[in-house]
Amino acid sequence: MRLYDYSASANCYKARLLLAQLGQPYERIPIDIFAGDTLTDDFAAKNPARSTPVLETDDGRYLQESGAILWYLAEGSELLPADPFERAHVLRWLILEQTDVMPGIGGLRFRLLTGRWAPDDPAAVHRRDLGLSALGMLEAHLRDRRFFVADRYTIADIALYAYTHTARDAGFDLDRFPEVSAWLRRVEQQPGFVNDLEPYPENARGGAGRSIYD
Ligand SMILES: N[C@@H](CCC(=O)N[C@@H](CS)C(=O)NCC(=O)O)C(=O)O
Repeated sequence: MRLYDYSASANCYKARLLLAQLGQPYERIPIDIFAGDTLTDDFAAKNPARSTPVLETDDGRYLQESGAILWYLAEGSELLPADPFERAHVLRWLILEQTDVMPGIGGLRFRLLTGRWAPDDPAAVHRRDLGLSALGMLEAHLRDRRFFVADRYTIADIALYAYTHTARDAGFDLDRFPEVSAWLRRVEQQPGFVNDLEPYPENARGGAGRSIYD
């Protein structure tokens, strides 16, 4: 199994965290987004959306999208419930992570840390509102729960952890979200937890490299 992976991407980190917790061996293929690695025809053949992560199975098939990769890898394990209703709730959080958490926290963080936006830019303000509303939803859900689904750690927690734990970098005050903060600590206490998310390198700065963002 191979993971086409950008070390500073929290979408990729989701897959790395799950693979570590499953104890699944894999080959990590580093993709330097800002050196133009996703702009090649070869990469587009693996993922027409030109995004990482991409999983390659041992028999040479490709799976794109972090949520789909989590789902495929976790199938049959404790980290993806068997009950149809609980599975549907896992899917619910995987979708909300992509529509609200990733753009509202991750996309904002990326553009602030790499100098693409200033905190007061209208686009940044809009994303901050989205991120705050997402954090509010997570906080409310966690008020009487330890984890997001089925009262146990699942891939819903992995997907949501990936960008939520970086929220301070995007200027969010996590002290305003005590349930979310306590849940972040619970995730970090799970067996096999790793955090190998790298900081953005110099070539990620706006205009410094070549990617779909420039
Ligand atoms: N919906 C996708 C989003 C993936 C995504 O945005 N990946 C970014 C890194 S976080 C990427 O690879 N961008 C490609 C590029 O800039 O060329 C997923 O969840 O896998």
